[in-house]
Formats: sequence, structure tokens, C-alpha cells
Amino acid sequence: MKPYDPKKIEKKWQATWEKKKPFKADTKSKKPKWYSLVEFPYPSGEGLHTGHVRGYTAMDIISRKRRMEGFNVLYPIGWDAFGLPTENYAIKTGIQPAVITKKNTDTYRKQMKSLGLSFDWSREINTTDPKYYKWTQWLFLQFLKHDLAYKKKMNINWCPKDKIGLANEEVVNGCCERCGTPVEKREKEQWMLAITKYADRLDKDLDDVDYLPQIKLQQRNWIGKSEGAEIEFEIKNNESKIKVFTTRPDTIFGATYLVVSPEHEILKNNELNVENYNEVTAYITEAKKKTEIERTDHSKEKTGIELMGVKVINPATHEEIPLWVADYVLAQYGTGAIMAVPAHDERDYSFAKKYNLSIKKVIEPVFIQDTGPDKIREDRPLVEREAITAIVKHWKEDKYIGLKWKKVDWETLITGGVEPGQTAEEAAIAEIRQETGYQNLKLVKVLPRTHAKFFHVPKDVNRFAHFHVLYFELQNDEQKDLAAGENEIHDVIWLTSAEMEKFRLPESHRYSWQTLTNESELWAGNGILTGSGSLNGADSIKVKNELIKLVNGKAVTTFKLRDWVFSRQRYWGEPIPVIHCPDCGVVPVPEKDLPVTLPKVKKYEPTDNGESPLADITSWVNVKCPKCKGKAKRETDTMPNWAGSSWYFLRYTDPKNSKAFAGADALKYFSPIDWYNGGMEHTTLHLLYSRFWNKFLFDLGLVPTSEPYKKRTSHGLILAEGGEKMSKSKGNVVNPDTVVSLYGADTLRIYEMFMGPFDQPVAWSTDSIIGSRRFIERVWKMGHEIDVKKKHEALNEELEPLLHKTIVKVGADIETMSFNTAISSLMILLNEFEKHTPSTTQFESFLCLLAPFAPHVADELWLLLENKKSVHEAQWPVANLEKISAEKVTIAVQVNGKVRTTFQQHRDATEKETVSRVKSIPEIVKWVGDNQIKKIIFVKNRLVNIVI
Ligand code: ANZ
Ligand code: ZN
Repeated sequence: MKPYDPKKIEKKWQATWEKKKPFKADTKSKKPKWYSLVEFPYPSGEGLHTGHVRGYTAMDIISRKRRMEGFNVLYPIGWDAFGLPTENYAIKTGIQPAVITKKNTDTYRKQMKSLGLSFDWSREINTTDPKYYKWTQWLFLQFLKHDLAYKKKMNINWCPKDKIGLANEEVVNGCCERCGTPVEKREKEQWMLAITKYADRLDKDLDDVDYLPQIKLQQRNWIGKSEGAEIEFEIKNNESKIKVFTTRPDTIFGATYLVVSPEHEILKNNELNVENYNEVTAYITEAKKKTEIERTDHSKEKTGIELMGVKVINPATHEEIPLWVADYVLAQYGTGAIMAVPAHDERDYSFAKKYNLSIKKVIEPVFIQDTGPDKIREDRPLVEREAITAIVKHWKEDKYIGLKWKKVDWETLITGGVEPGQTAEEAAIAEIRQETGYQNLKLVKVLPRTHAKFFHVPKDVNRFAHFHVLYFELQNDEQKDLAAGENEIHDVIWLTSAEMEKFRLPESHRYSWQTLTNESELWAGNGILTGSGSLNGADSIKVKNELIKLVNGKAVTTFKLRDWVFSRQRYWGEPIPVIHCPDCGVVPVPEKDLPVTLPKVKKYEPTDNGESPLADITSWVNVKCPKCKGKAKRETDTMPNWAGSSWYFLRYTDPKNSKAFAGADALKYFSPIDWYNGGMEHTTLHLLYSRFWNKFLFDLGLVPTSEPYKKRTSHGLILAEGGEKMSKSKGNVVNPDTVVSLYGADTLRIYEMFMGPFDQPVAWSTDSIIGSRRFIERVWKMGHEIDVKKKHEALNEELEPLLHKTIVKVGADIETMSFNTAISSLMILLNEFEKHTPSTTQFESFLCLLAPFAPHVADELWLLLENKKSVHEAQWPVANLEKISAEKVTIAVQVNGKVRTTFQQHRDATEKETVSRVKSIPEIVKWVGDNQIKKIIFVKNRLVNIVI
């Protein structure tokens, strides 16, 4: 046997694949298609990293399995090559970005090939290739034509170090995502893409795709759909009105002040006659310096200032309320003004507390029990009832009564119904006397009402209780005997405040206790209206529309999503294909003149006034207007690096097309992408942007599906040994090339798939790599021990159940990306093979299962077994389920819980079958004797217990 030499084997197979192109996707195939996609990398100077390997190998495994299952698989790759690091390197070295990119992509390609990834290299694309970005520019012109691209003066985020405008998402904690410099604001004309026009569909259509739940949530949070109302508030002695956006019109009776953002129009109105004008102006100036993050940070204390002398009218109560300006209200969201409801909104509450503004409760909480024995039961009627909750204090000590129920697992305050004709106070006193025997009670405080829906266990109905909450202090210890039976219902317990905190009160009682101790003035949930005129008693969820009507408001839906800032004042991006003509305005570059290619320049630095370096190349900038042929100038802004990746998946279907971004037939055949895997860091923006472009093209009839990706998953980060993030500065980056040359690509692939759950972050471990290598070496050895001549020999029946179980397991695990458990079941199977020699065919099945994970060694051994075609052309093994159930398990037989014997039986035998067999075992017949069998306990695949 030759020793396992991955260098030789891997080079050999990679050369074969290079020559024979077995992974080329066919456009005219009769087979069903499968489209696997991974995020194409940005070819940086550092080369491929271990994280890339994780994602690409995973999709490679899925793609290889699909081919073996008979699909025509498209698994393409390319380069997302515009971007800042290349440009910054060009600035430093003077080397052209295109030259740098070429060098980097050559490295990446070589590295990828050395991993044995089954990409269809004939479809390689590069976003910086003029033949590619011609179509990125063409697509931009479609947005322009349909009024979805427009220019706007914007307060943009400006990085003073990189001299670049940043999109909101490129600002992290107020700093530039790339260099960490604090971001400033600058006003600049920018090209925008109107992604907000698609906000609703981008949200709604998530219902129809198969994305990991956290990915859907991230998308939804970023879109930030919010249904509410716009309501106008009049200003006293002034013509103007202030429009607020609220999601809680049901709380309007509790709006005790109004707040506008420092940028709000109304503040420019001179007729307001603000008495403290100077202070207000000073506040506004300060506020505008803060970043959005600072302004909305929950942990920071909120600031604001009242506009003295100005009053607005609450349209529901018609009361005059004060007007404030505060920077926790953002200009760009809703209408930039809010009605503050401090009793029911956390931010308003802390603001009102700080500035001593009035707090008016208008929602009484409703608590719905959804766990425990008193969880609401769908099958029972709901009975409403007036009720009381009473808190009773000890006559001398600082203690309070709690009830511990005896027949149900309840701990409560004193509670009971209100009979017709009774006042709440009378009902409470009667209840306290009946349940505790204490007589002399003084009502000290009426607390806010609460409501609760729960299952009343003793009464067997769902109760909707409307509680009056009363606080009493006992005057003395006079106590009468309880009526017969009362004692059996519950124990009366005296609890200190600290003990009450730990008492397992139902939520509504807990809330009442907190209102007494004053911790719970704020209720941000839904409930029942109070202090709201004719609407008192209504359900806050149901009453919204009625209230909107009452105050002449308008139901609206708003989104957090903003339009996309689509221009950069940099060199290394797609030139935005428009021409500015003094007479004709913005003129799109005619299609026949596309692409507008990047001119060669000597200096790549942005200009000091913030314009792109292109602005200095007069020979490129000065052009004739395509419309009037007069003197005109090119747009010098370029597109952001998100542009090329917003449609690259479409280009792969038809990458060489020079007449269209992709041909209709190719798009129709390959769409949609069946499975898209990528990094967690791209699940918000890139995913949203590309979904938006795809939807737009769908609306134009240019792509066949409204959603580009059927399924989206993400892999966890690979951390450095010890659990830190890999980084160049820490010197802890693992280079995949080193691992490949030391252990081989198959080992690296197996290791990265085995290292931990695929969607979780995992730390690198050099020790464990050796384990993966050993596994392959054992496979290698076995492959050489198998006798080819025995090919038609009978199967080793002993191995059949485990083999077929492994076929099922590996197949299922690949589908759920549980690669680590797939590999461990291959390891278990190999162990058994080593103990009980498999037949050639059985080992061949094993090789098929291994092939997607370790494609080189699998192919080499497959060849050794005198197969004509490659293992990758073999059929994916199909499990024979009967063989699995033929597997034997050991059943313990007990009599009265003591094991008396065991026997072997095939797995998953039924209870009937097993018990009848047990009853015929002579030993057991003896043990049972004449005794009557009371019960037989059966645990599938484990035991039978005969109770006599
Ligand atoms: C009154 C109210 C009462 C509110 C209440 C909430 C609870 P989401 O859900 O995130 O969309 N709001 C509106 N515009 C704002 C702005 N420009 N800056 C800061 N806050 C703003 O948030 C909507 C709620 O956030 C709105 O509903 C408004 O406060 C506030 F018990 O109105 B609400
Ligand atoms: Zn013109």
C-alpha cells in the first residue's frame, strides 16, 4: 500500500476536473436544475481565509450531493471587486486598482481550485470588468427611467479620514465602519435609490421564503414596518398645526405633552412667540451635533426644553398641553413629532419624571395567563366578572397577607367576586373576613384597576376578571373562626415585602403589588381604556380606528427603512452613467455608449472638496450632451460597492451575454436560486438590496420570480485558536494554504465541516485537524484492504443495518447543514467496517457518502476499485429502510421491576409482537406462575415489565 499522499492525489484530480469540466452547468439540460449560491468574495490582498472555506465547502457538499442525485447543478463563483481596500492600496502604491484586482483574483482562484471546490469556472464573473459593469450601469438607467433613482441634497455621514460619504449602515457606533474615525455630517447632492417604494413588499414577501428565522427577523427589523396613525394637534393662537405619528392612538387621552425633534419645521416659525427663544436655540444647536445613535441610546438620560408660552390642544380631551423640543425624537422618522403618553411609553415616562410633567393613566392592563394550571383553555367558555384584589397589611408589623392554595398550585393575594349591589369596598371586606377571619379593616388606598383572563381551576371556566384593587390596613388582631371548609381551601400567610417579591403571584396581582410599592406606574402593554370619555371600558386593540376617526386622524404605515444613498465620491466604482447638461439637465448616457469605462488616472485620492478623483480628469469629464450636442459634463460620482452584488446572481445564468444582463431563457431555466449561503454579516443589507433589485426587475418583466432566493442560510464565524476574532494585527490568522500544504484539502474540508455546528461560531483548533487527517488515513487503508475481486461477493449482512442507517443520516444531515454529525456517523460506520470487513459494494456506498466531503480521496479510492466513471458521477446511495428495521436490539424483561432475562429482537417491533414473545419465554412463565398479571409496561426497543 502506498502511503496517503494528498499532495499528489489532489493535484491529479484537480487537473482532471480542470480538463474534463464535470462541474459545468448545462443550460439546455433535460435534468431538473439546481442553483447553489455562495456570496462571491471581495478579493482582498490577504487572500482567502478560513471563513470563506467554511461557507464554500458547505455549499460544495450540497452541490455535489445534488449532482449525484441527478440534478443539473449551477454552482458559480466570481469577484465582487470594487471597493475601498483596493483603492486605498492604489493610493499608497500608485499601482492601478485594476492591476491589483487581477493579481488578487488570480490568488483567490488558485486557492479555491486547491480546495477542490466544484465551481463552474466557465461562468466566472468580475464586477469590475467593463463587460459586467456595463449592465450594472444599464440597470441603474432603468431605475432612473422609472423615477426610482433621483438626486437629493442630503445630510450625509462623512468620514473625514477616508474622505467618503457613508451609508447609514456603514456607520457603527457613530464611527466609520472601516477606519473607526468619528463620523461628521456634511450636506451634499447624492444619488438615491428609492428602496422605500418597495418596503412593504420586502417585508411581506418574507412570508414566502425559507430563510433562517433570525435572518427574516433581521430583514424585518431593518425595514421596520410600523402601523399607526397621523394625528394633528392645533397650536393655541396660531394657524399652524403639528402632525404626530403614533402607534398607539388608543392612548391619546393620556397625551399630556407634545414633543418635536430639533430639526422640526415648526421651530422656524417666528409667530410662535417662544418666551425662552435663546435657550431653545442653544438646545437645538447642541442637539444637532449628536449622532442618531447617541440620541436614541436608551441608557443615556434624555434631554429637552419646553417652548415657554406655547400651548397645543389635545384633540381628544381639548385640554391645553405644553410643547417641548427633545432630541430623542428623530427628524427622519414618522413626522418628526410625537404625542407623549408618559403613563404608557417608557421614553416619555422617564422624560416626564425628569421634568415633572403630568402622567395620566388611560390604559388598565389586561393580563392573559398563558402558562401553568390556570392557562386559558380554548375549550371552555369565558365568563366575565367584576372582582376585587385586596392587599392587607398587618396591624403592627410590616407584613402583608398572601394566600397559599391547597388544592391548586396557586399563590395569590386576597381575591373574590363582587356581588350585585355590593360596592368594591364591601366586597373586599366580606372576602377578607371570610377568607382570613380578620375583622377590623381600614381602606387606605384605591389602586389602579387591573383585568385578567385565566382559567379558574376550581370553577372550571375561563374567567375574565375586572379587578378593583384595594389596599387595607388591619386595625387590630381581632379574628373570628372561619366557616367550616374555608381552612381546606388555603393557608393565610404573613409575608414581608421581600417575601412577597418571591411569592409566586399571578401577573395581575404582581402588578397591583408593584403599584402599591410604586414601582409600576408605567404600563406599555395593551388593556382596557379608562379616563377616555365615552370609550372607557373598550379594548385598546379594538378601539384604535374609532379613536383615529374621533380626532380626524389618518391611519398610516411607516417604515424605518430609508432610501439608499447610491453615490460615492471615489474612483474605484462603477461610474454613474449620466451627463449633466446646462440646458437639458440630467441626461442618461445612451445605451449604445455603455459602458462608461473608468479612465486611467495618476492619482486616486479623492479631491479635497470631496469630489471624486474623476472630477479632475477634464478629458473624461467634458463631453457633448447626447440630446442637444452642447457642452456638458459627466457625472463623476461612482456607485457604492453594493451595486455589483445586487444582481450578480442573475448574471451567472448567462455570464457572456453581450445583448442583455442575462437572456430570458437562461433566467427562466435557473431561477430562482434554490439555496443561498453566506455570512451572517450580509443578511441585512446585501440581502435587502439584492431582493429590491430583483423585485424591480420582476416588475419590468425582466426576471421570472419576485424573490431571488428560495432559501437562505448563514454560517458561523471561525475564530482564532482560543476564541478571539482572527485579525491581521493580532497575528492569529490561519491561512488555508498552510493547512492544505500540511494536511491536504480533503482534511481541511472535513475539519471545517466537523469543527462544530455550522451556524455557530467556532474556534480553530490545530489538534483537531490531526483527527480529521487520521480519519482519512484510515479510509485510505481500508480502501486498499478491500479486495476488488470480491466485488460480486455477498454483502456482509451484519453491517447492513448500520450502513443503511448511515445513508439516511448523512443524507438528512447534509440537508439541515448538520455536517458535523454527518461526519461523525461516517466515522462510526468506518469503525464497524474495521471490525467486520465490508464487501466491496458496501465500501463503495461509504465512498459515495464521503465524496461530497472529501472529493479527492473518494475519487482515488473509487478508481482503485476498478470503477470506470468518477465517484462524482455515481448515484447518491438510497437507503433500504427494511434493512434498518432488521437491526437487532436487546430487550430487558422485568417482573415487578426486576430484570429476569433479556432477548434480541429486531428494532421497532410493536408492543403486541414483543409482549406475545415475552409471554412465551419459559423463564418468565415460571416467574409469573399463577399470579394474575396486573399491568404490562412496554418501552419500545428497551424493556417489558410485567407487574403481578
Ligand atoms: C404615542 C405613544 C403612546 C407611543 C404609547 C408609543 C406608546 P415604532 O413602534 O418603533 O414605530 N415616535 C414616533 N415618531 C417618532 C420619532 N420621530 N422619534 C422618536 N419616537 C417617535 O414607534 C412608534 C412610536 O414611537 C410612536 O407611538 C411614538 O410614540 C414614537 F403608549 O405615540 B407613540
Ligand atoms: Zn443638452
